[in-house]
Amino acid sequence: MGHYKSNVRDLEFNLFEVFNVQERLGKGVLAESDEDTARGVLAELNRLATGPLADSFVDADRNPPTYDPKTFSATLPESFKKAYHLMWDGDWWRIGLRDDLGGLGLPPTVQWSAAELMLGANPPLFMYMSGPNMSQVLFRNGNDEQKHWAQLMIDRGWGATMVLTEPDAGSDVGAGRTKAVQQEDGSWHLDGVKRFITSGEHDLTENIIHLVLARPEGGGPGTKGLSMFVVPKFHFDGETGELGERNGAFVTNIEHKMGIKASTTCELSLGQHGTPAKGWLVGDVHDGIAQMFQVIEYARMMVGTKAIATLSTGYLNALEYAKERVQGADLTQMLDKTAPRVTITSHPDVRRSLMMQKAYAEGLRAVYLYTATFQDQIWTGEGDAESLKLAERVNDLLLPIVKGVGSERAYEQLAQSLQTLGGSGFLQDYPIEQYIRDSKIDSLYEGTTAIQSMDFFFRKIVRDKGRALTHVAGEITKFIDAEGGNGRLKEARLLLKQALEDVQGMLGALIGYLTASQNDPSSVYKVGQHTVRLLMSVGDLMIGWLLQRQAEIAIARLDEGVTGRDKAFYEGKIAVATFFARNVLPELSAGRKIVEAADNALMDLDESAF
Ligand code: ST9
Ligand code: FAD
Repeated sequence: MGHYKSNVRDLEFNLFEVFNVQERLGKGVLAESDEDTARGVLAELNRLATGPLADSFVDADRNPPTYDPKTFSATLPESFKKAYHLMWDGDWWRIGLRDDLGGLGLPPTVQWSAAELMLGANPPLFMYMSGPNMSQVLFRNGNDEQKHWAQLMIDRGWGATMVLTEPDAGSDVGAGRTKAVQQEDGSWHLDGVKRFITSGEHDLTENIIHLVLARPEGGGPGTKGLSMFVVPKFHFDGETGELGERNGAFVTNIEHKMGIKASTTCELSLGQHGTPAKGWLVGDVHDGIAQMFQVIEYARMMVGTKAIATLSTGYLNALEYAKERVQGADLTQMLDKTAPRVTITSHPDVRRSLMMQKAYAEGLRAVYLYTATFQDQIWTGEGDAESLKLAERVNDLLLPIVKGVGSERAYEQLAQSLQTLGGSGFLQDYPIEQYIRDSKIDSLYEGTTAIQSMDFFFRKIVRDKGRALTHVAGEITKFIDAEGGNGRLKEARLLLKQALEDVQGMLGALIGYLTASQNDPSSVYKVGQHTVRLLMSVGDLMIGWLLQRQAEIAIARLDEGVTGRDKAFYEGKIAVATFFARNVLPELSAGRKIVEAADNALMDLDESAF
């Protein structure tokens, strides 16, 4: 058996019992798919993910890509290339594509469920396979010629990258110094050094298309002065895609990293080695940051889903181990030295930890799939303009939760998964130490957690005038006020109600500090100290709510008299919702008190006192 333990049962529960995705299938742009198609895709991908896709996960970590500075090239391990070609030849790169570009006609909820399986089994492989997806951004924003290039990217299976970061421009993308100078033939010469570029160099595809942010000569400061350029590794015939000369975009170093070692992280030198780095302005318009955010929004969802996928397999590996590991006596017999030894699942502390892992793994899965239901609506275009606009707003609001909360909780809970295995968890005989190394990056790239939290508060709540948040809070309130669940969720609902009030209290305090900053600018520091707390608290609120929605459905199924594995599955849903409500939601009251009592002592302190 490979390392990856999937949870297709829970994916299908979310899709077809909680969010009723099947009601959207068979119509409009989804006319070609139905519930069976969706289940079939997940079943086949599950077979691949738990089998050949997972096979190179360990090998590519222990034998990572090598770099040759003489040829500026990187070579990936054979085991990894084999898995990549298997997925490519199986047409799995089509899953996220629009129909007219050769997609499979499935909605984002199913696409992200499929992505979870691939990201859980082998995250770097999924990322290398993103060329066709990236081409959609070129297709959407490019001029007619560039739209054809987008098609060539798909037809010829080229790789792609997103190129923003520079040594002095990480979170602050607008500090980028790479410049672009227009040429007489309409192309541009790029000049600068980018760093940390994922998939910047490899030997999986014949060409790589870099989407690069650079500042045209004379361009203004900050992100708004950046434009997006298509910069190929090899020039190509614009009609046929046949490769020509090497362009002057050379990878000059590959980083040695803590995790996701199979994924190359590259220094990309543009125009620094005697050959100009030629690029073409996307869509002939200077609108780089907005265009790049189309890529970033997708990538943030992807990174959150990756983290959550890893947590899920970490938890299931820990659970399997705990069910077999015999150690110690039952606590009720701890004074009896002759008492029988039990499996560690008998120990209350192990149970507590496993249930917390389950809560975050399954709760966060529900959060990303709930988010994807709004993407479904955008994908199908159902509803009037107002409801579509709302779907966009809610999706925007939830992305920092999927990415920021997903990555932080996954890393935190994966440490608990490792702990469940005791000293064995520290060994490379088990996958969890690699999961921890591979998932740490998720809270860093695509915007660190601090950046996610500021995006969440300042842009997605304040600038949105709270419209998206009001919609989600309204949904939670409707659930709290409803009677479903046979009375069994009564206490959990009360705890949820309190959690909602606590989050509203935190938000009220933060908005108060922001308003006060109009007269006292330093008041905004009080906001800055607590945006991460707010983000994580809203994450817990959403998890608590969605777990209870799931429990309500589970109670109904149990009342219908399900048996066997289904019975255990649904009982688990009720248990985890109740556990989370009792053990996590009350912590939000303390969080609220902390936010309401915020001061600026931290900011007044001299740096030397740290
Ligand atoms: C990276 C890659 O880390 C890691 C993994 C790579 C994986 C491989 C690739 C896989 C991807 C495949 C792609 C397929 C694509 C498929 C597509 C499918 C169709 N939402 O607030 P302002 C815009 S890469 C939307 O003033 P500052 C907006 O236009 C590196 N737009 O910002 C706005 O104008 P306006 C990742 C947003 O103070 C403008 O920006 N690096 C949003 O100038 C200016 O906004 C990072 O993520 C948003 N949430 O700059 C950097 N926010 O206001 C993190 C802003 O008029 N840093 N815009 O609308 C930040 O995000 C900063 O907050 C900042 C600040 C740079 C935006
Ligand atoms: P910094 O921005 O220097 O941040 C350092 C610390 O300060 C962080 O804790 C951060 O939260 C905090 N901080 C910074 N600014 C603020 C602020 N205003 N308020 C509060 N806190 C703040 N980039 C690409 O363009 N393309 C890629 O494909 C890509 N892939 C990557 C792959 C890997 C493996 C890695 C490590 C990075 C990758 N990146 C890529 C870059 C990545 O997006 C950046 O590393 C990330 O945005 C953070 O920038 P930084 O590393 O410069 O950290």
